[in-house]
Amino acid sequence: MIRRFPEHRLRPVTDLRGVWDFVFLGDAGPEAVAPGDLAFDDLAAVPGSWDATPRYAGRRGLAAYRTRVPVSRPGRHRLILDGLHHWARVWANGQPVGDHAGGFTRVAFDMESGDAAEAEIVVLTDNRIDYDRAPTHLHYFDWYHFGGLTRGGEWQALGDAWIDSLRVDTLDHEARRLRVRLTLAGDSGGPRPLSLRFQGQEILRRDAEVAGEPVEVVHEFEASEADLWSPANPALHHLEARFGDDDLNERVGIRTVSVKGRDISLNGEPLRLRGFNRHEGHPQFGHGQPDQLLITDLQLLEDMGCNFVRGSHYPQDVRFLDLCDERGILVWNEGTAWQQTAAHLTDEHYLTVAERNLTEMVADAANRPCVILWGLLNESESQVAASRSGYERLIRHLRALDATRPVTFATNHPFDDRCLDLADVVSINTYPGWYTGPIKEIPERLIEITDYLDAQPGAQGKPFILSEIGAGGIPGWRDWNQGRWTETYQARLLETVVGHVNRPGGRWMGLAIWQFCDVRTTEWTAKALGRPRAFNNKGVVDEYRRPKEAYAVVRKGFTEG
Ligand code: ADA
Repeated sequence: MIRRFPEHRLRPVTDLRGVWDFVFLGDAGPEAVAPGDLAFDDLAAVPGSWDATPRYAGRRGLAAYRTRVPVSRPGRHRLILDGLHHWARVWANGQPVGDHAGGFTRVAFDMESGDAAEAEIVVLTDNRIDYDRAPTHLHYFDWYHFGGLTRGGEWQALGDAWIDSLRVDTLDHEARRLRVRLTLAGDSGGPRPLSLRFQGQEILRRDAEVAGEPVEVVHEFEASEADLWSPANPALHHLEARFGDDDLNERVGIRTVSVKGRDISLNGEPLRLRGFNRHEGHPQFGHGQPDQLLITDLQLLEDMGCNFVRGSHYPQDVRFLDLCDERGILVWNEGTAWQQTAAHLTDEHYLTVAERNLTEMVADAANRPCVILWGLLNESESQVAASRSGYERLIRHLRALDATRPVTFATNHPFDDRCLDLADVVSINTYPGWYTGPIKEIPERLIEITDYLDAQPGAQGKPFILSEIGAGGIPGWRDWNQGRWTETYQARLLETVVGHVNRPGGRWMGLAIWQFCDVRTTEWTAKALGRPRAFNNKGVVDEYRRPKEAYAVVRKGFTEG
């Protein structure tokens, strides 16, 4: 299963995680590849990043994966591939079934299976940086673009009619009023029984039919006895939908998120968000994350007293979100982007792919109670007039996909941003004490920002999140000067930041420290030369999750502050 729990108990599902056949094709163009001609001469782990293994470390180019899947009943099938980096072409039994641009999301390819007892799946992935093919992955981004099929996949038998999607929203937390939206698809050839059960109790039974065009069924109900979901009590309830011989199961956390004045509230209670930016990268696994790594990360976040993660700078793995649902960690989930320019934000090609990435992110994460904020366009050119239409379009798109969560974007232009009025929450990335000025000026710099924003019509009175702030600390590096790059300097800087944000009456309702763990970064020279070890070293733990001095300092600030 890709998710933490079985989404399907009736629908036949094959988990595609495991070892696949593999061949590295290097510089070839995808048009030259015919799946039947490929000589698979190696093996690769799914999930995983082939270019994080020693044999292919740092290589860029085309790489093909192959596996065989059982066909238990002929007919419509769905192949779900999660985390295709960062361009992909897929074939089933030698027939093309689709291309996809962009990593970090789940992608569904629907197809007819054929009559044989097995189908052969070939997935071509391309980790080259190529704006024309994958415009959401560019050479200058401050993380390393690993390749591969990084989060796993599933093979599902759909039959002739199936539940295509299920969306559940809390309309009113006090009344425990929920709305379920189901999309039925396929051709049921007449009415079939449709039912919904909440915690085993039937809440809907009727007949439904579908004939080609998808059909939406909306049902509202009150789960008056059910506990609310919150970080202190992350209560999850089981919702089961059945249509004919198909089913879809979801976990439901009953909670609302609202913005009231300077606060983001959960179930009407103002939140104080304390946590980190978290990348999904590891020197040995690339963008692939073994379960134990996810557990380790959560243990450390919990140990430091965090209640918040900003998923920087792309949609987080659904398994991580599932764990956050269970542990009560609040998440800002964001669309893939890093310092996009006005040229990107006025380019139809970029905007189309960015919209699709947001659509996939919301489809994956909308039912997760842990996700309380949608983010997009990290540090893009929101200070440039020409960018505004791109911000408007993508934010409109996000709101149309989900109107139940506030929208934000992290800006590094606190004094000249032109788009803050478009956001529900104002989020600022700033690096006083690191890129500019000494540590002692940090409080003054942060107050300058909040005072300025509170005088701007587009920002004043809104919740403010300090969405990035931090310092580089080379693991193990200490000296008597305690200068930049020492663990000690980083610890002192973060102590000052946390102390400032925690002070009573402080204006920042949220803090996401940059960053949780060190991550490998771009090989682009202009950036890489400011990144010793080719890592972004601002983690409070290193890439193997070993603590730096700052770890204990943040822990003290978050647990005692
Ligand atoms: C930016 C950016 C981060 C990281 C950080 C840094 O704020 O959003 O991804 O690059 O700077 O380390 O400088």
